Amino acid sequence: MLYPRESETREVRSLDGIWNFVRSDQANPTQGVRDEWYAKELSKSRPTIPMPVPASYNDITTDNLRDHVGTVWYDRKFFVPRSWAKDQRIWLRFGSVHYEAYVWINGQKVVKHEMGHLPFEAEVTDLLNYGAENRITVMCDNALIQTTVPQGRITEVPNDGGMTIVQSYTFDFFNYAGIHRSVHLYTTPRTFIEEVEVTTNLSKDATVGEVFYSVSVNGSAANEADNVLHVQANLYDKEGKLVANATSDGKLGGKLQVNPVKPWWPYLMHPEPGYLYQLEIKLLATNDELLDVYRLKVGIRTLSWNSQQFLINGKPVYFRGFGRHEDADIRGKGLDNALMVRDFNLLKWIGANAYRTSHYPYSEESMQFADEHGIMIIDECPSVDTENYSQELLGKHKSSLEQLIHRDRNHPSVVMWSIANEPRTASVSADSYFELVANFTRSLDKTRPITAAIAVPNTQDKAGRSLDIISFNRYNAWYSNAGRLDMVTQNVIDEAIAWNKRYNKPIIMSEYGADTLEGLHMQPAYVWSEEFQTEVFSRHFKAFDELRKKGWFIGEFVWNFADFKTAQTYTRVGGNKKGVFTRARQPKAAAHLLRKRYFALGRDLDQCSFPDDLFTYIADLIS
Ligand code: BDP
Repeated sequence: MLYPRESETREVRSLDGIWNFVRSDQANPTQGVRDEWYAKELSKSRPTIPMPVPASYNDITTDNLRDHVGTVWYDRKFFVPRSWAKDQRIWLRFGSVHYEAYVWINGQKVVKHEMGHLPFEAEVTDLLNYGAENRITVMCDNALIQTTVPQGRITEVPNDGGMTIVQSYTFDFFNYAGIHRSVHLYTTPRTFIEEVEVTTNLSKDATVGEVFYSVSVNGSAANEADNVLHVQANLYDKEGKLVANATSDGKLGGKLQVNPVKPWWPYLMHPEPGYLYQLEIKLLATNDELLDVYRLKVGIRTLSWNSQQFLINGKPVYFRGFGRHEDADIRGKGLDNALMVRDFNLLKWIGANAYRTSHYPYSEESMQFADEHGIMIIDECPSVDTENYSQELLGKHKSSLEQLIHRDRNHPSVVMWSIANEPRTASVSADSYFELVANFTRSLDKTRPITAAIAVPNTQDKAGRSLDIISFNRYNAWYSNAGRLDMVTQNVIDEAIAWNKRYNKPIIMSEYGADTLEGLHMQPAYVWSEEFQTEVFSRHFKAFDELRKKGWFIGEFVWNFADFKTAQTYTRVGGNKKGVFTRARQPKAAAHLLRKRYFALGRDLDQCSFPDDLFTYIADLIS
């Protein structure tokens, strides 16, 4: 699914802003559908409150909306210009609604979509009033059950007022809900470019680049026998200079050759990381009439992997990064450009070259940003703590990957697919389940390796054989042997070796860390203090350096980039505090240590230079 972009043949209009909002009675979640609240303005059925879009609704009000379970409703009015009525098609697109969305335009049902964090769209050409006001209504249901992705449980339990509905889940982040990303209306011509798929290649000496593109078209002109649609593809460099072009005769695809090429490199692996070309796709009719134009950024790079290494442009990669969350005060999981840009500034400040989109797909805007900044992404689908395997769950899990791959396959920053986080892979049914999920993923994209972040003991795991790269999560000195800094290094080394021995595949430590309350200091180090987090990291670094010598250990990912909100439990003080940065995106003490390590690795492995302020002057006795 293409990101909505303006061009000489397309217009994009945002529907972001303040919408009207109603919560249903928890005990009566389908009442709004039965009573047809979508048939007129919401305010005619119920008192509404203002609600920002995009944002999670949970932390906006001062009452208990935070813990609401079930359906909520949004609506707003918007104007459609008269000019849009002429010879074009109009699409309504949501970047993400969590978890299940039902959408009506002017009282007519448009689309239903299940699964948060992924875009969906529908054509609304025939439902709009042109040169007039329109109304959009959205019902959103946040309930998670055993066959949703991710899974949860709904139970009815007694409370002081009688009975109440409780949502529980095992994953460790707050189940924020609502219209999380932008809502767009956009126009396309009657016959238009519906999909573009791009893959790239480099010559052995990395001087010549190839861009393979294939286009699919939607619209009546595509079906007319005497109309041979063709595509003209132009590739421009960063300065806007045309470096390659091709016209396909009848075939809607082809190859562009760039000589000399500037490959896409990760941050700190090259002086000019994240180099992007612009690919311009023009759809033409037989008589060369221009039907549609779509432009997207393209990074030219190769990926390869074997039982020891992961390589980009033929060079081995050592990942140094984070598990993250889309999470912030007030807005929850709502898209926020200020936060996104701040986060990338921090990633670059600390010298990270990668992150995993734990535990669901992140915004399309952040994927574009990662392309531009050369940050590699392990792209994770929303399956977390996967268990109670069923056919229905398998279908939705596969669908989440299909939607993710269609959304993200053209991003050079995406270097790996993660098919689950901490699935319960010790059970017998995990064996065939993950084989099916991994094979399905491979059938959609053979150009990227597949991983999953596993936490069961390696002796019990049944999923690793289906993966290309093994990632493992482990909390030495925290969940096991809490406080025992002397029980980290050897355990990490032993476990990584055991995973590699068992599967003969490259190994990543995808999570390690310790909860840390900003401002809590204790010497000697004590759990939850800043000193403790720093020490835990340092003990892991020692293990990683031992492991790096073995040749198959390819990356270290701290858990977590920043503090984040979770469900309420006695193990969480205001949320999960394993962040290297606070929730307000300020560094804890360990951030400075991690920065020194990531840049030291960058200099040693990729010959990057140190930032001037990496080491503070102490005395000329110490160098
Ligand atoms: C891991 C999970 C992650 C949690 C983390 C923790 O993958 O989502 O937040 O533990 O407990 O098991 O901090």
